[in-house]
Amino acid sequence: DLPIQSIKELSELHPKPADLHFQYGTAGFRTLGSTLDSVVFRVGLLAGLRSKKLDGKTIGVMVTASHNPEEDNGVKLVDPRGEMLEASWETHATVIANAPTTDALIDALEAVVRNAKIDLSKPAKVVYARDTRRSGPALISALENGFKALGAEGRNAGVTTTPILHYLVKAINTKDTSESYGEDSEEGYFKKLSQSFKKLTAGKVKPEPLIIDCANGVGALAAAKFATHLGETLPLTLANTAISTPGALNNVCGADFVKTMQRLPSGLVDHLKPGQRACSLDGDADRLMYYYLDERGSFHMLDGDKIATLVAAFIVDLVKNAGLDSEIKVGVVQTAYANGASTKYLAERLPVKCVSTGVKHLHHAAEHYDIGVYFEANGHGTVLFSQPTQERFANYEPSTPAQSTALNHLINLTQLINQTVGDALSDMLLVEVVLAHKSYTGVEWNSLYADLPNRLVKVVVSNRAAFKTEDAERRLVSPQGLQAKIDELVRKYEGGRSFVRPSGTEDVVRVYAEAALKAQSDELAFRVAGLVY
Ligand code: 16G
Ligand code: ZN
Repeated sequence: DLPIQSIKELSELHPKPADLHFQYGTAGFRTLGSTLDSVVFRVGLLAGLRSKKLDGKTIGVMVTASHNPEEDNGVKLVDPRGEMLEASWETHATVIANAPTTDALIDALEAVVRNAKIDLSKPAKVVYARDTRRSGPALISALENGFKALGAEGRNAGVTTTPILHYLVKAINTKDTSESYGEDSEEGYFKKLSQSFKKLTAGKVKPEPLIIDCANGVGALAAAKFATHLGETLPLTLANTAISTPGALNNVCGADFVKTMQRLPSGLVDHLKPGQRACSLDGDADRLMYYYLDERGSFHMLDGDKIATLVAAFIVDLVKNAGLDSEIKVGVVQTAYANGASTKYLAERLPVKCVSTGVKHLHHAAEHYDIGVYFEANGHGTVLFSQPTQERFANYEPSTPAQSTALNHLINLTQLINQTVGDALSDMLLVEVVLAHKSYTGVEWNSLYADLPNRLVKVVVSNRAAFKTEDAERRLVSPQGLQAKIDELVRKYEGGRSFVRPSGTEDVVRVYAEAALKAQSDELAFRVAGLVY
């Protein structure tokens, strides 16, 4: 049975605010940090139940609100293989978070135990971490009370990035197995990635220093550790590392700022030399944006689509050079936000699939390829190597030295890339590997294709639930008749493309438009927004 007495006692310390409704969305629970106490306590309970359900495997809990403003916070669960929580449990999470009283909470927990057929005699293990937000420590205490109430065993991974927490979950659950993901410590993560980076860049020209905008968040800590591990192999200059300055997190800096504003983050303005590579992390270091200034000081952004094309083309070449192209298929997954020019470039070279926004959709679609590359335009993404593919690499016998070299690079890539989730720092090392192999600067990378001009606007509507989409969010099925009007408008613009979807994280509807000319893409976006409003 559930330890009802201890749940009751501790739940009384974390009452649910009566007037608030919480929703486990694409990024877990995310809202003002000061309102999350009861939610995080209950997530502690739920994480314990999830672990019991999965036979005592270790579940991850991350307390972060990523690129959101500093006052926000959030919490999400990580499944044993380091992946996002299974969708059916998102519903359990929402129900449990909204139970109005302690008694209602107990009823809701008992319902989950019954519905999910949980054997309560199993052990419960959880590993957890938080970002640098000031609301973090109190929320971690609430989380620990949740573990205590259920008798779950918790391992505190401290202040670290979201992707490191995902790494730890997978490393813990694969420890001492043939699929071991690495040492189950932060140190193990840094060693694994740095060593494979060094192997992949051995003999290459030493790169110019790379500037990292750490968004004044937890990425600053991880980037500093990489700087130590990598030393001369990759000189790193860290900017925006003020993790304890109130109000600094994600403020006029970070990957989301750069992507939305399409300009340099503060802290870099006077430091970036023409042509020098720089990149931005977001507040929990799972998104990455690259950019550079040209000789005239103009800003050029290399976003998730640019990263996907660079990386996918590199991997396709390696597979071919290894002599494995007849048996190992590489594919790419994007969302409707991918720039049309990137989709065109990719589709000429390999299979490309479009799915709905949100990491879980991309991740699952990428699992269907032998090697699946997925990136959202916003800079979140990774590469997945299927288990059979990794086994094939291990037992394949190359017939030439060139094949052998390509095979070794592929094997080292499987170690360099954090395959559990998008990881800004792992992705950054991946980009640096490709640039080193190709002898590319940002300019050459950027010239692989030219982005189509585009515009994203948000529209506040009275009821965003009225907007329903199909075809990977590229078309509206309701409100009735609206899609036909959008189609009619789009036809008037050369190279025009536009779609409307309800946001999963904000109470708005987003409108995206693309066209051959900048003024046209702006005009199309605003005219479509006019239809929505
Ligand atoms: C969340 C998603 C991200 C997506 C974004 C879209 C995860 C972990 N994160 O941040 O992938 O791009 O939402 O936001 O899935 P929107 O629905 O407000 O446009
Ligand atoms: Zn993030």
